[in-house]
This record gives sequence, C-alpha cells and structure tokens, in this order.
Amino acid sequence: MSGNPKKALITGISGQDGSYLAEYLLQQGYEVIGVSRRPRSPNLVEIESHSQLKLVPCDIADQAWIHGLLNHVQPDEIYNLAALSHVGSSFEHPGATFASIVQGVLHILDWCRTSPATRLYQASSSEMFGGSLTQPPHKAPYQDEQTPFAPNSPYAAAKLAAHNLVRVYRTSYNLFACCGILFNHESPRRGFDFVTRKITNHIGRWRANPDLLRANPLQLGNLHACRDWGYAPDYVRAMHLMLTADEPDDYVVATGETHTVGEFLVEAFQAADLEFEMDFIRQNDVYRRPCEVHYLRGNSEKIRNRLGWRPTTSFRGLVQIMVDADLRTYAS
Ligand code: NAP
Ligand code: G4F
Repeated sequence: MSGNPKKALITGISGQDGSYLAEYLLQQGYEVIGVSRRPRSPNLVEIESHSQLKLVPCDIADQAWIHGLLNHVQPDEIYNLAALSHVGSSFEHPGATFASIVQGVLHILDWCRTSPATRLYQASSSEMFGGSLTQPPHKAPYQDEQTPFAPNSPYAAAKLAAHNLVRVYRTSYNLFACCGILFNHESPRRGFDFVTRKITNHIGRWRANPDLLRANPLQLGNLHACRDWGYAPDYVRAMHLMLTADEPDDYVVATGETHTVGEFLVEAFQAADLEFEMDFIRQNDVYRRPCEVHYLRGNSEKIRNRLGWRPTTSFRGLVQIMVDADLRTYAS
C-alpha cells in the first residue's frame, strides 16, 4: 500500500469477531486501534505485538473517553462490535446491556457528525427478528432485509434501537454508516457461554477423560431452537465489504441453512468419533430463556449479489473446526 495506511478503530476487539477482524485488517495493511474494557485477551495473542496494532482499555458507554479517543485517532473506518452479547444474560442485566449497545453507538454516531468522511459499521443481529418470519409458498421460511423486526429479549431490543439510530443518523446527516444483520457465527474463539462452544468444550474435556461422560452430563436448555450457524472469519470479511462498497446500506449475512441445537450436539459427537447417547446430557431450565427465538434462517441474496460475499465453510465443516480445536486444547 502506498501513502499512509488506512486507520480502523474496532470496538470489542477482544471478542470473537473483533479479533478475527483485526487480523484481517492488519493483513490488508490497515493500522488498527482496538478498544475493549479489558483488551488483553487470548484471542489476540498472535497479533498483540504487531507494530500496526494499538490496544486501548475503554468503556464504550463513557462518552468523554470515546470522543477523546476518536478525536485523537481520526479513524477512516469504525467497526462498532462492543456489546454485552449474551442473549440469556441480557434478561438479568438489561441496563448494562443497553448501556453497552445503545449509549455506545450514540456516542460514536454523534462523533461521526463532526467527521463525515469516517465510515461506520454497526453490529446488528438476527436476534432483532425475534419470532418474525417471511413465509413464501411451498418453501422454508426465512428472514431477510424486508422481514419485520420483533425483538424477544432486552439484548435484541437494544440492538434494534442501535440499528434504528444508525438509520436515522445516516439519513439525517448523510453519514456512510452500515448495519450488518449477522446471523449466528461461531469459531474456536466463541465465548464458553454460547451453546456451540459449550458443547465443543465439554466434548474436548470428555474425550480427554471418557469417565466424565456419564459422571458429568452436559447441562443444556432448549434443544429444539433452530439457528443459522456460519464460520466467524467469513463474517468479518462481510463487514469490510460493506465499508468499502460505493454506497452505505444494511445487509443480512447468513448461510441460508438452519439446524437445531440438538443437531449441532449430535454432529459434534460425530466429529469427535463419540457415539451420542441422551444420558450424556441433562436438560436444565436454568439455561432456558423467558422468551425464546425459535427459528432463524437468513436469506443473504442481497450481499451475495451486490458485494459478492459467500460463506466458505459448511455446517459440518464448522462443527469439525470447533471440535478439533477443543480436542487439541485438552489433549495437550
Ligand atoms: P463477543 O465475543 O461477546 O465480544 C464482545 C466484545 O465487546 C468483547 O471484546 C467485550 O470485551 C466488548 N465489550 C462489552 N462491553 C463493552 C463496553 N461497555 N465497552 C467496551 N467494550 C465492551 O461478541 P462477538 O461474538 O465477537 O460479536 C461481536 C458483535 O457482533 C457484538 O456486538 C454482538 O452483539 C454482535 N453479533 C454477534 C453475532 C454472533 O453470532 N457472534 C451475531 C450477530 C451480532 P470486554 O468485556 O473486555 O469489554
Ligand atoms: O448460543 P446462544 O446463546 O446464541 P443466541 O442466543 O442465538 O445469540 C447469539 O447469536 C445472536 C445472532 O442471532 C447474536 F446476536 C448474539 O450476540 C449471540 O452471539 O443460544 C443459541 C440457542 C438458543 O436458542 C438457546 O436457548 O441455544 C439455546 N440453548 C440451549 N441450551 C442454549 C443452551 N444457549 C446457551 N447459551 N446455553 C445453553 O446451555
């Protein structure tokens, strides 16, 4: 790259997506400034000493801090990924969830009004659809950019407020701001509280110590919920495509396939060469939500047709990647 490198500020850099996005942008020649409350993270070990990466501890709900940082950095692109992102926990901590999601994006949007050349990516979520579906005749239901939103959790309500704020600021102040309505995406960097990683992590422990299988059943909630699960590194490419497009817009990002939690569980056992038995799990209502999102399957035709995005990893491939990583962790 000639001239000065582009500067990207990533909030939520220590999380799953923030870490993959930072790696991707550093590979593209960007200078990356990463913000999280605790930016030291195992997800960042491979890049933390990179000369083009700076990590800054900062709470995104703190307006003075975030405005001071943005004034200092003057980024070309902002990727706003910071959030308390666990849907179940948002029922217990709705205030902190709203602060991280809604106050955070408002502070950034207000700053962007003073710097209209800066481009903003906002991490919206398929959770915003809640129980809403588009049902075509004789075909499986799906959600796309036209499906109405009907949030079912404090997390989803906060994400929808942030999504609407981005749209209002984009229209009112002519900002280059995009929302990616991302369906579930997973990886070996997924937090341990999310159902996919909870399953693959347990399988890693069990494989290393098979006696644990019956003595220590895995406690899970609703096994019937359907999710459209993709591979996280594919999804951070979609974020960058949105911010380097000619026009700002909102896009659904998804594989188009849906599977139940139970199907993920059985697939994960197969990936570890373990025979699945129902005795290995216990259903525990603690892990059920006051209001569930039962079915998510995204139609991502818009980003595929306009920006050329494609997922690279199948459901089976994703499960294998996650199981293999957790088997390696516990074998060593
Ligand atoms: P994640 O692993 O939970 O990472 C979230 C990050 O936000 C963490 O680095 C966390 O670090 C940071 N954070 C939380 N509160 C903060 C605050 N007040 N100030 C600054 N940083 C804060 O989430 P992810 O899976 O990477 O997802 C990234 C974003 O996409 C999130 O906004 C999530 O809601 C959204 N999303 C995710 C998916 C998915 O399937 N993964 C789908 C749709 C949308 P600290 O705790 O150190 O601050
Ligand atoms: O893995 P989950 O916690 O992910 P969820 O709720 O779909 O949310 C994730 O994806 C959203 C995009 O759609 C993001 F916006 C959000 O930030 C997050 O990344 O739960 C998946 C499903 C749910 O139906 C849940 O009820 O698994 C079910 N489940 C069953 N047993 C469980 C468990 N979920 C968790 N976390 N833990 C369980 O023991």
